[in-house]
Amino acid sequence: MFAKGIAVIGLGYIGLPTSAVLATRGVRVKGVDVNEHFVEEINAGRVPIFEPDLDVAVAAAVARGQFTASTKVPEADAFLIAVPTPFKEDHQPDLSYIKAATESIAPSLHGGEVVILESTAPPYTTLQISKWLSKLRPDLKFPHDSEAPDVHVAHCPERVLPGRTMIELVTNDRVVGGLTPACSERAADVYRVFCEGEILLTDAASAEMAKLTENSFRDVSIAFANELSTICEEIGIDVWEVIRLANHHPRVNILNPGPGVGGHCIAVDPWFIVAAAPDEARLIRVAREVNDGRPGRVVDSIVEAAGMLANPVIACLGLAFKANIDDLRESPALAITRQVADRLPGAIVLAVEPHVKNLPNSLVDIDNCSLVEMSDALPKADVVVLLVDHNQFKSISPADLDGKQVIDTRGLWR
Ligand code: SAJ
Repeated sequence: MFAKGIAVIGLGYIGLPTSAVLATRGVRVKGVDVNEHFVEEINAGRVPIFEPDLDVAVAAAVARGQFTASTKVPEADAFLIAVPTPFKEDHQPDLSYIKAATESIAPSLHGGEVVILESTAPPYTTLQISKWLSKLRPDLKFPHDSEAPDVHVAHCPERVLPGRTMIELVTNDRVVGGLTPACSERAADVYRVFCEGEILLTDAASAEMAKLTENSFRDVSIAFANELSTICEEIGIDVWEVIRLANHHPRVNILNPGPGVGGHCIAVDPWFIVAAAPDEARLIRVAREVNDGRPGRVVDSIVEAAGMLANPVIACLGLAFKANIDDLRESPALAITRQVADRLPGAIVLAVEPHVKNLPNSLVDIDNCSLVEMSDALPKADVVVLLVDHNQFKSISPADLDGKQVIDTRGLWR
């Protein structure tokens, strides 16, 4: 099986770990990315992103010749598409990366291959891939219009938690939804190589909707915690104490309020459900709006805390979208830091992010913002804002914060 190897299109937070895990299990993996720098780094055995244990796995796979990267799509027995699915200005899904990946695969098909979409996508995107391919390759039969297709097509959404990717890739159950049962079976063979969890076979649209449902469920749950936080703040009650008490009920498990929901998944995927059924998806839309409203509230409270000070020094602790990772995509912490610097031009904003070496692009053009070490920021700060609960910030003691205005958006120091 997989004599020609498996091609993984998109070597980011999902494609790269998946490539490494497959290669570690003895499969020849051919990674493809449009980013030449990524390709060069990977071929040198280096990892351009941070994810625990990924560097060792990639370096070993490259050194053994099991994993190579290229900007060109090679021939392979299976093609995994792991590219971004952002949304456009109006929250409509942007399928351009998936379409481009599909088009790049088409010339390498001969018949006998399986094409698997791993990217999160709106319902019926997998069907669309089959249709796109059939337009590009009228010489081959595809599952949307043939009982015996030459090329199988399926969806197997990734479900790993950033920060635990290398573990969850192996241990999580996988949903595999083919355009036909045979497509599901062919795709499942890829995951049987490394997946120790259950492999659940279904149809493509159910798999697509299941993935969107998982992230929407989490978004709605976080929105509940965030709304509760706003209510408690308004009426002068400590939300953390309320949640601690309520969670002692055997059937209550409230999540943590925070400065907003970031990352490329939970802040994006629910909009695909809203786009698919705008009139029906009411709760899901409001949850998105509640979570998107959080950064603005935090900015207001920082501006208020900076109050009368002429040139306040504000330390913003954390820029990543959540704890103990370097990922800045859709990060509320990053947005808050930027907005504070914009709204308080007389302030000095000291950003502290132990996982990045340089000030992120979205902050470089701001004169009053710099990236500093925690030990530099704390003594100078008038206002300390905890935006991300990185492990490094747990060691900050009450003495370090003495005499300062403290805004702890994660409840880390309570
Ligand atoms: N957050 C809170 N309060 C919480 C939990 C999270 O404010 O109680 C915030 C985080 O700080 C972060 C955002 O939500 O900004 C999302 O973080 P997350 O840890 O909930 O999820 P992601 O985006 O890192 O990963 C999610 C996971 N989905 C689910 O747990 C249902 C993961 O399994 C998916 O594979 C991933 O999305 C994805 O790629 O879709």
